[in-house]
Amino acid sequence: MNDLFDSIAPPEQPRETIADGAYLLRGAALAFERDVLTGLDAVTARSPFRHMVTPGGFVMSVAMTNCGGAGWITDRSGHRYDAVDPESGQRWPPMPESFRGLAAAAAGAAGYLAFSPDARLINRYEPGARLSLHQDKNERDFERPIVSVSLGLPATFQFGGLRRKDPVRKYALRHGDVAVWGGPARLCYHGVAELKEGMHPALGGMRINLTFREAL
Ligand code: MD3
Ligand code: FE
Repeated sequence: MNDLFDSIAPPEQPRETIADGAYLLRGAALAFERDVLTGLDAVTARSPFRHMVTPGGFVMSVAMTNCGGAGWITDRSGHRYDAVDPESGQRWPPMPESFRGLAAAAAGAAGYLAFSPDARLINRYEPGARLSLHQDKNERDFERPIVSVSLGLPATFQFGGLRRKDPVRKYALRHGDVAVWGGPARLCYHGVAELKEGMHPALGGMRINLTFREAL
């Protein structure tokens, strides 16, 4: 665990502060790239990416899947966490071991101790896909952090304030970047701009984002 922690938060790679409670650890997932990609394949073999429908009836441009105990889903009746994948009728696939260490080390590096996520949503962006400005409010405790890992094509992340109309700052999120969002930043509006065409050596023409949450 010490080695893992050192590779996520080496003293020479200081964390970038985005807001009070929110930090960017550039390239922190690169050391785990191979294990994480292997884990991702195991998950999507059992619960493939799918385009879910919002309560308003729109098909999301971002395709999603989950692993572990609690999966985030949306459909015409609302969004919520559920232990069962509605497509397979089975529980979501187990979380790969490589995900667990990465998420805990990243949260620790940002100062959040004893992070034990039960929800891991996996988002897949293809060119043109976007996530409009929103707050994450389906979780129990809005102080606890969310850890996100960006893989594949770069994206423009939009980070606003506590009100929808607050000004938005933009950050490029690249392959291997890890971000931790907790404390006062946890309820800030955020989104992802339309993904641009491109080709990434490890993931091809897409971006994958893993989020780790303590949801229940
Ligand atoms: C800031 N995902 O799944 S991850 C989401 O890149 C989501 O797929 C984006 O927003 C993505 O809900 C952004 C970074 C992130 C996640 C949660 C946050 C940033 C956040 C919660 C509060 C503030
Ligand atoms: Fe979000």
